[in-house]
Amino acid sequence: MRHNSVEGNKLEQTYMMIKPEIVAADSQKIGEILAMVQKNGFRINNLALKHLDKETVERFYAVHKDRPFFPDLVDYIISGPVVAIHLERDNAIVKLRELVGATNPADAACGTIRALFGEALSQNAVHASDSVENAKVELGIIFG
Ligand code: FUP
Repeated sequence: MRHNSVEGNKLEQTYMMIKPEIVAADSQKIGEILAMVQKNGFRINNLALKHLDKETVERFYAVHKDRPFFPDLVDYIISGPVVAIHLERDNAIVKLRELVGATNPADAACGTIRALFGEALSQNAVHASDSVENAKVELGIIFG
């Protein structure tokens, strides 16, 4: 029998995205990031290399549409392919955000993905959904 949830440990879905500068730089980095994710107990439910279009990325980051950094953020995400990943594990949202680290790589805890691979606030290696609700919306936008 498959146990989908243990009390207090809810099986959750989340969306992770390896951003263009990592994909363009060196495929070994993609492998290292995926290994970290898998070692931390996440199951990969779907994975695809995708070159997203402007409209999709504007919808994806709609929450930031009035922020000054929005145009640069959209241009950056459409600048090359990303690795889009649908992940699952217990408490996936919090566990992935822990593994990914703070938004600004300079503030990210030692050993986190952003501390290891992030270049700057605007090029912080990966995206990770911040809630179950947003994960559902983001997975819908990216995977349909
Ligand atoms: P996070 O949830 O950690 O991905 O961070 P946010 O949703 O706050 O930001 C989304 C993306 O916008 C970040 F990954 C990086 C970018 N960003 C900037 O480029 N400048 C800022 O001042 C804030 C965020």
